[in-house]
Amino acid sequence: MTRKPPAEDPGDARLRVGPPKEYAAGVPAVTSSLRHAGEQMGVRRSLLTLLRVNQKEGFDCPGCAWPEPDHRHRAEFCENGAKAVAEEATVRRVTPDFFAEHTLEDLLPRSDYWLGQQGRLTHPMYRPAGADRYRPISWDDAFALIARELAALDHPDQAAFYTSGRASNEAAFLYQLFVRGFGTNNLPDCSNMCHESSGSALVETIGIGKGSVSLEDLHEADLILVVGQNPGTNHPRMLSALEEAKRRGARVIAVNPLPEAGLLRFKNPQKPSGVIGGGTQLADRFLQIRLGGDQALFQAFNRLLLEAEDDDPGIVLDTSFITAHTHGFEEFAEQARKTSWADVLEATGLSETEIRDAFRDVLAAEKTVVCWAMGLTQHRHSVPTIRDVVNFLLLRGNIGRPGAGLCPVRGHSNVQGDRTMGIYEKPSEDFLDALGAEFGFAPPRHHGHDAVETIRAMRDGDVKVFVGLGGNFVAAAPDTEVTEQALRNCRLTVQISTKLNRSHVVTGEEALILPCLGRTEADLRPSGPQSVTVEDSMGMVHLSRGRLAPASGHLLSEVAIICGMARAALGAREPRVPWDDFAADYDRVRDRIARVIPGFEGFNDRVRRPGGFALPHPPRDERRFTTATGRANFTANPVEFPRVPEGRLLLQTLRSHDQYNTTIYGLDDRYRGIHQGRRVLFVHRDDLAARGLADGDLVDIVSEYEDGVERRAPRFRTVAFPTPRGCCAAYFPETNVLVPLDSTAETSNTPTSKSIVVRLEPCAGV
Ligand SMILES: Nc1nc2c(c(=O)[nH]1)N[C@H]1C(S)=C(S)[C@@H](COP(=O)(O)OP(=O)(O)OC[C@H]3O[C@@H](n4cnc5c(=O)[nH]c(N)nc54)[C@H](O)[C@@H]3O)O[C@H]1N2
Ligand SMILES: Nc1nc2c(c(=O)[nH]1)N[C@H]1C(S)=C(S)[C@@H](COP(=O)(O)OP(=O)(O)OC[C@H]3O[C@@H](n4cnc5c(=O)[nH]c(N)nc54)[C@H](O)[C@@H]3O)O[C@H]1N2
Ligand SMILES: [Mo]
Repeated sequence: MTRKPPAEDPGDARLRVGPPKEYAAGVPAVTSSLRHAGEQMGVRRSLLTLLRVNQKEGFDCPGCAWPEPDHRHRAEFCENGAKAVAEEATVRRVTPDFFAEHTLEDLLPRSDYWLGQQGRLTHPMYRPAGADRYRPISWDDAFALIARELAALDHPDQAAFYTSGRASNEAAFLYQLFVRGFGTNNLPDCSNMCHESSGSALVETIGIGKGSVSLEDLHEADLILVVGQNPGTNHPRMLSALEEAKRRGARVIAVNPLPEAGLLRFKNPQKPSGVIGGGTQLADRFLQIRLGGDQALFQAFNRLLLEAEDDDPGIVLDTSFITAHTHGFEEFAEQARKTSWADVLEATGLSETEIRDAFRDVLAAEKTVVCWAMGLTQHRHSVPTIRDVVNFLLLRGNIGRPGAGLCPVRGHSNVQGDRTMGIYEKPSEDFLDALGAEFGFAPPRHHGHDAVETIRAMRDGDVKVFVGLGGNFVAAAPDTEVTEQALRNCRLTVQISTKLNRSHVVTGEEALILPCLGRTEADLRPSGPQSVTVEDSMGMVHLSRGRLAPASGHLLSEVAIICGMARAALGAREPRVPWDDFAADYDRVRDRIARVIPGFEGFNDRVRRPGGFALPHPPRDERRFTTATGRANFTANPVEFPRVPEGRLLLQTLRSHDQYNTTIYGLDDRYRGIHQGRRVLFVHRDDLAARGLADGDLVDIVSEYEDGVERRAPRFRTVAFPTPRGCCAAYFPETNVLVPLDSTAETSNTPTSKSIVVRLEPCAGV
């Protein structure tokens, strides 16, 4: 299976490669964000919009899920938040004229960048079966069409309802209510491809799938490990928190195969010293680990902690915490003591001295936080890896006290909230009981499909209708060729979207585009202007209200679209839900959320308090663990790490500085020295040499998997880069064609986007 590079990819010819940067943010970040905003929005609109990002009266940044500090700066946004806002508030438009001019065949070879640059969708559009292009459709006809196709299915499980993590709490709650009212739990979401491994490991071990720290905890920590995360690009406001922690004396250890600029040095553009001076050195220590070596590293730390306790009984471990609050210590300790240094050194590629030196920081810290993101969650052994992170923190009671804890750093701005609202293919019995009681119906009990299972079901003809609430499923999902064919097998695909993307171009027999309002826009409903709510990465819930005039007079809010679909599809059937009332006034939705979901009591009142409110988190708040044992669970996990056959490399697929997942803002990756192109492969110079290659050569990347299928991504320019030997990196979504559908993490079923075995083939004739 091969995927051609897009015909008009403007990057290919102009690609320039320079040295990687040694610091993040600073003046270039300010100029980059203003230039980008100005291009998309014009100067006046840019200033009006950017000053409202993350303010108490403003809208929640549609960028990442990093929380807002209590004392907000006048400009509480970062370079990449500004780009996310500009992308949505752009003045460019994709109108019915655009669709009249462009056939689907014409749009198919375009790059994700080109598609996104066309602007905001303005009208509901319909592609009838067999037609070569979309044409306008009324909202009522669109809803009636969806209702008809859903009614024609043999079983509700033949439809799947995807959610990306930008949907508000209100939209998410109504969406899952509609879907369960219709009769299925087929609610795959972007989390399945993202932090699902974190959720799986944390629910088992601490009883709740969310991180246990607040922003204040981060500020107060003595030691912060930033593992498998690139905050300089993906969570730039986290750099301010690290800077604050450092100011108070914390040490920071970065664990990453790549020397990411944001981890090394940070120039805070919101402080004079950041604009003029040398900035803050963030990481005191950089452990340049091999891909997938983290479990072995934490096992080594755990063994060293146990040995240190043997030497100094009663000093190292928090035995009273272990006795009072945990389960399974003995079994875990027996296994941890057997950790083999040979395995650890092979898995991590680090020296024993490096690990023992880092361990001195671990031992010296009374309060430790571990932060992580996709570098830990997208491997085959991600769940056991995160379990060993939990073991590490439990040993010294680093959960449920100030300055310490678990910090999975979420991606999409409301991905955590969507799960809280019930977007989950494996809902708990308690949740279904409460939902059924509130709305007087019997929700389906059997579990539904996650993202990977949905693709298989569409491929095999078992799912025939696909609805996407936001996101870009075709481009975000693994195994592009398989996923595209799966979508094409559907009777109907429906995308609720703000911007044009690949999922509008690769469709089922019939297809609908339902254009919606974004976060930045005023949402006027019959009862007045509406706000929605979101939950950040640290469990804080707050209001978000857009002010800009909508991109088109034909847009509906996500809530209104869901209510329209639900009313048409469910009609007079149970559950009897007042969809029109909900669409008219979102307070009515919040009243119901308050009655169904624990922690939301008095929702409408509490969320109107400045700054919102914190959701309960039993381990953090009271060291209570609602696991099967009623305690925090130590676990004994055999060590695992990727073993790469001779002559092959391990590929991680990651984000450039100028993209938001499948949305490509621009063609630069400034911190890594890449300009005007995306088809690059970062490889160690010696790995290139060993293959008779040199920096700048063009190669095909070929993925080898046990299913025997060869997946090929052609024509990547090699870039000699300081990554560990045997490991390489390239951007997604271009490399998603290489990720085998069946290669997923144990337990969480997340695609292994950070460990794909590949070989390089020089391109012929160049
Ligand atoms: N501007 C911007 N912001 C974003 C996003 C975006 O695309 N653009 N996406 C959002 C979303 S949905 C998410 S989930 C987050 C993603 O945030 P990140 O997880 O930071 O995103 P990635 O680019 O996937 O980076 C993974 C990092 O982990 C490292 N890594 C890879 N494999 C390993 C490993 O095996 N071990 C270790 N220790 N490190 C490893 C990589 O070198 C890289 O630094 O960001 C969110 N914020
Ligand atoms: N190979 C590889 N694949 C990956 C990853 C990886 O690291 N490597 N990362 C994975 C991760 S962490 C994630 S989270 C997924 C992301 O997967 P998705 O969430 O599905 O993808 P996005 O690119 O974030 O979706 C962008 C689209 O969302 C729509 N949109 C934007 N804002 C709004 C809004 O307010 N409302 C609505 N209705 N639509 C909106 C726009 O039309 C835009 O084109 O990708 C995953 N895929
Ligand atoms: Mo994500």
